[in-house]
Amino acid sequence: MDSIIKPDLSGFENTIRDYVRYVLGKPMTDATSTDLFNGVSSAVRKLLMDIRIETEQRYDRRDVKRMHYISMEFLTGPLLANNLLNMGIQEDVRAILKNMGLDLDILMACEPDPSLGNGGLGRLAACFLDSLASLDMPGFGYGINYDYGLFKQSIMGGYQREKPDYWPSRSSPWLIARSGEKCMVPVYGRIVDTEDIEGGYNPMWSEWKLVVGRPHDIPVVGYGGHTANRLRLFSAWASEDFDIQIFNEGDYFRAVERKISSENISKILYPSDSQEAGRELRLVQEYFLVACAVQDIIRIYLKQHDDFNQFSKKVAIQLNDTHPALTVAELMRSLVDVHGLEWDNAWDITTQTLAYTNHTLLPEALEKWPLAIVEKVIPRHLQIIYEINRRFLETLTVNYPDDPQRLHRMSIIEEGDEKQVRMAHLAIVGSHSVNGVAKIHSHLVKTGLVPDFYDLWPEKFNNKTNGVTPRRWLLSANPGLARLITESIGDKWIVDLDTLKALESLGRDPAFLEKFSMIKRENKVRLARLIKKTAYIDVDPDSIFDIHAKRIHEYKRQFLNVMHIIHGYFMIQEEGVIPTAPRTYIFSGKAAPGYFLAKLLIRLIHGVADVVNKDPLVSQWIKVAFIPDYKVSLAEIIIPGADVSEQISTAGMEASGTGNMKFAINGAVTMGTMDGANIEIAEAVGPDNIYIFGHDVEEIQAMRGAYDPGKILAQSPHIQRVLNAVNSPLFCGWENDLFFPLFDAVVNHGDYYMNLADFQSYVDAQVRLSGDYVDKKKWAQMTLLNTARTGIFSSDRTIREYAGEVWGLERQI
Ligand code: 26W
Repeated sequence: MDSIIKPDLSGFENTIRDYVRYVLGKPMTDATSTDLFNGVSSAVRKLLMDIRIETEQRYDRRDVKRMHYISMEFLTGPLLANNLLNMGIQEDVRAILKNMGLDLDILMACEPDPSLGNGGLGRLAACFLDSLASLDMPGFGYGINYDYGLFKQSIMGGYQREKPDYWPSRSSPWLIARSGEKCMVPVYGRIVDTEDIEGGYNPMWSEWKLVVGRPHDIPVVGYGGHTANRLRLFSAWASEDFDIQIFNEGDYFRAVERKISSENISKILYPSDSQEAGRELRLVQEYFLVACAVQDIIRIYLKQHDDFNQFSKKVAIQLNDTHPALTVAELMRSLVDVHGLEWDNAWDITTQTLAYTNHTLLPEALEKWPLAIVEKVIPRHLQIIYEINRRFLETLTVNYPDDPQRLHRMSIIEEGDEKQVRMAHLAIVGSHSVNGVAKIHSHLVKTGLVPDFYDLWPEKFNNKTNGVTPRRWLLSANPGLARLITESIGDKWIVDLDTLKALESLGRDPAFLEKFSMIKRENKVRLARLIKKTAYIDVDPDSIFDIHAKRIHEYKRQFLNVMHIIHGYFMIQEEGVIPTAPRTYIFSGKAAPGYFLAKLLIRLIHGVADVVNKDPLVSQWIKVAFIPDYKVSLAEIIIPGADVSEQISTAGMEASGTGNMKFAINGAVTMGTMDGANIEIAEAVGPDNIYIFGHDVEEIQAMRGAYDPGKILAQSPHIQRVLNAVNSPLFCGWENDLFFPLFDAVVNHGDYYMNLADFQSYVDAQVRLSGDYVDKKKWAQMTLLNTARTGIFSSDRTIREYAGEVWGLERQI
């Protein structure tokens, strides 16, 4: 890594003062903290722009290959701290502000979280952008500039309430409107069959409405300050002369209504990360993003080329799940209809350019769009999809002449009562690379999800285990630990996380271990303050901080965790069995607004917390807290304060997980199943430094079908006691039978997520953990080894793999 280039800060203070005076029109004395946050950010943005412009000139001069990451979600979190750290000027700016009588930390706390994502998939995209810029690679993001990000969660009477989260993007200091580079997107309308001069078929897409995509750029500066790429987010607008017809007819209101309806496209992020909404507006959003991105990518390419011969050598496009899978059809449409290429040539270019990442195996999350909706929204694309499918099925008949069943299974169009487009098939057929996000997940993609495609094109399939950026998740979120590491082994880890290995030998140095543990304690104190402020609960930083923070979903098994808490409650209450160490169970996470059982689970956590925390005996040993409104800025406080990281999904269901990596890097010990990247974490840290329990993927698969939770229930008085309590008035307050549906799902509906099958093994592992925790030295060594051995989970490693094996992307230093 080349040394950090520090920008010139001589005009920094004046820029802040000018901003307050000339942009806000206030004397400095009247400026609020938010005003000053904006002032500082605009001074930082000035520095970013210099780097950004230089970077772009460098790329242009070299005519580099660029990678475009298309994603419906980018969960960046606050940007000021990250930008300052990456440019290496956080301490200088802190000093400048101090001189002005200002406190950087107070100003940073004013920055809202841009919540333009649901969870893992969106946060991964943000980590990738940080790594691309830090590796000085030309990688860019394309997304939607939603007015409303993911809802804000509050808790009332133990229930989740959702409030809209208006993201004031217009006033965000990081977002730069680029009105000069807008994209025109046709949508709706119909196909008129006409002939060209030679009598060939020449379909005309007519009567479409025109939507305008207005780009807004967020500069993404890499660590070291050499390179700034950008994340380009599109807002939807009605074109000025949109429906001029209706205006001319004198129907002013109808015209304005239409205008509003097209501007709805970028209004709101869909709040489910596991259930396809199947709504027309969602399809329009996906198409809108894809159409804007493809147009923009082609425009940039054509600045330096006059034909498409070099296209796939200069452009790589990564599809973040199937949400942008329409890129396959849109790129074909653009090349064939707009730029006049022959189909075969266009198809080669398309498949050589596109690559697809799968992020989930859950059947309910796999996108399928009814033909009727597709035809209504994008009639020309449906034709193109038919043609792609026709040719694809033709090649299949050659490969598998006597296997019509296989053709049915593989077709992009699903037959049935309601015909549907299978978006995963479209993405696979249109891409040269298909990857999963952890070893086991990639294996399951090949063997379980789309084995027919693997059989046909084994070479397309590969694995890219996820990673997280060490700049945000260690350097920024855990300044105490970052400082200790740098003092001990130097600062190379910031760009080469594998060097954390050098910490291993320090595990034999008691003084070092003591410092390491002290930092964890300070982070726990910081987290305890957050819990007090947001959940109004006093917790003891000397208890085990056992944390389950992620979206609430049955497969992530927060229910299993709650069962264990209830079990612990009864062991103390009824059997006088006191745990080896006091524990604080901390939950945080949002449930999709329409996901009844997930919301009920939040209510159950609060019901159990009420009983446990108020019990004079039990509360000395167990506390339960739910931190509302989980988001990036809270994760930055929660994760460094963890002793234990709960990663307890039913094996085979969590594609990878990335929270698991953040916790481990910050020295938490994982309590986990053999699922997703947990398997690779176990491999990295070694079996003595992780608690693995439960059935693995093969065992779960073998059990399915014959699994009978009733049998386990009948044999376990402990499970009976726990489930009876769930179904009793104990945790319900005055609401009778409140938790019956949770009980019912497990006891009477087959326990699809196999909570009971893993319960005993979970309890046993938790008992072992408590025993180890009280051995202070042993525990400190375990946590140190978690930090020291998880360097491979840096997203820099992931990006290097994609760059080398999928994108053909090079460093441009
Ligand atoms: C509304 C439909 C929908 C369906 C699926 C929206 C979003 C999704 C995502 C694919 C869900 C998701 O975020 N998957 C997570 O991706 C992470 C990054 O690869 C993984 O670490 C998680 O295991 C996976 O659940």
